[in-house]
Amino acid sequence: MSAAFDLVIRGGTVATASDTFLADVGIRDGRIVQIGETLPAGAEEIDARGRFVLPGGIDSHVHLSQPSGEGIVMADDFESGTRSALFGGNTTVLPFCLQEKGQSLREALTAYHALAEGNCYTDHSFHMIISDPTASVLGQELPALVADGYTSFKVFMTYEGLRLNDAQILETMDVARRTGALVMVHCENEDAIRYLIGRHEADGDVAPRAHATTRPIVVEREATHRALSLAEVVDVPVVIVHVSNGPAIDEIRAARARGRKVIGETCPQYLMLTADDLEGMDWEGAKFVCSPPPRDAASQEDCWRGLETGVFDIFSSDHCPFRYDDPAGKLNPKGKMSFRHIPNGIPGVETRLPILFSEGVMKGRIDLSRFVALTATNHAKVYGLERKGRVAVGMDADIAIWDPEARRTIRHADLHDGADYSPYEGIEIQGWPTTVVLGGKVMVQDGELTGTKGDGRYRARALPKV
Ligand code: DUC
Ligand code: ZN
Ligand code: ZN
Repeated sequence: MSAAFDLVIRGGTVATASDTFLADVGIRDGRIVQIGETLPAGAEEIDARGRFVLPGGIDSHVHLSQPSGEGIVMADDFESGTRSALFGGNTTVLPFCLQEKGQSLREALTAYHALAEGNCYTDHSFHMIISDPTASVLGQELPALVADGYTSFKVFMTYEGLRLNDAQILETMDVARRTGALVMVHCENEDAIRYLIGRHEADGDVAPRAHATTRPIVVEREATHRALSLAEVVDVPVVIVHVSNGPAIDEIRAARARGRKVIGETCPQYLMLTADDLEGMDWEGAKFVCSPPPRDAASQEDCWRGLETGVFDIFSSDHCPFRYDDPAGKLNPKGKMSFRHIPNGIPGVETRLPILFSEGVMKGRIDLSRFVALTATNHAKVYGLERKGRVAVGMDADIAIWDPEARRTIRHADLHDGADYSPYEGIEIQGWPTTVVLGGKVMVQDGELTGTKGDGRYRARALPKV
């Protein structure tokens, strides 16, 4: 007689975004088909007593294989990036597909799909980055892509060559209004940054620390205010990504008080790092150069408060990895001369969940249900992943089993990404995902890789539920 289930995860503490309860989880054909007490045997069984059974993490903000300027190479491709994500308890990632100037969106997507196909350890989908919002891109291409399941896109207010002006942002937001897709905005004022960079360079102040001083809070706050105002003019919801500080949080609160729909995102770097980390001998500060930059202790507290009180809906890594000691990375020939040429971004896809679990759940700042909401359930809702983000009947069997007693010190040597450092080296962690299941297949078992690349698949997305 064949078993009732392909896999049963037995006796664990299951957590959803609203409840925590002891149960067995029965899986068949890649889906969760039953949750209850003393389920019949499965062909395969996992003993989860004393463990937490959580939805696999969804990291809706990662960068993989993204072109990053002449001579610069991102440290992760889809294979290493998704492997690292998997070991960190994730089962889905949403990387960005960058439209280069003059490029059609389809062309860009074809290239990213080719890089991802057959190489992923997690499921994945793409957000578009709109860098060239021509009439045909906004009039035809983008609406067609939304209909095909690419239901979110990001615009930048900073970076020469990438930034859109206000008119272009309005036009791009209007596509979201017409199609029901979601716009994500990187909020930093490029002109203000340029001005400050000029002043610093004139003073010969070119060390990595100046990256933070040329991108101060006011630059993010002003752009956040403007992005929210433009979304209000168009009358669309908006995602404010990688929020780093209290004044930007206040802008989100104020917009919500006016009745606006705003999704707020923050990331581990704004809880764990400060601008002081950009100091350091031998250009070591380059390891922490990301945008917006890490701030100060008060900003960290403000971001924690935002996670606790619901200002933030989603917690993502903004994994954007570059090797440090590498001419194609942080210490590229120009990057060694001025902070302005240090590629922006830090690795973190594998450490996102353990950091929030250890610092948030274990230290009593958030409960397990809030952790699940911030790391999986809300990402699925916001980005239209209808069968993901919950341990519930009918959902994809994407599950991370956590050992809340596991104690580890973050060491890059133990991680699985393609960078050569972790910005979180030496941080003590309590709680780690030991077993990870993707679509009913055990991909990591007790810390050992059991899945194969190609097990992770592309997922078209529905319109956001915001
Ligand atoms: N913006 C991101 O979203 N990620 C890394 C770098 C950046 O500026
Ligand atoms: Zn950004
Ligand atoms: Zn990013």
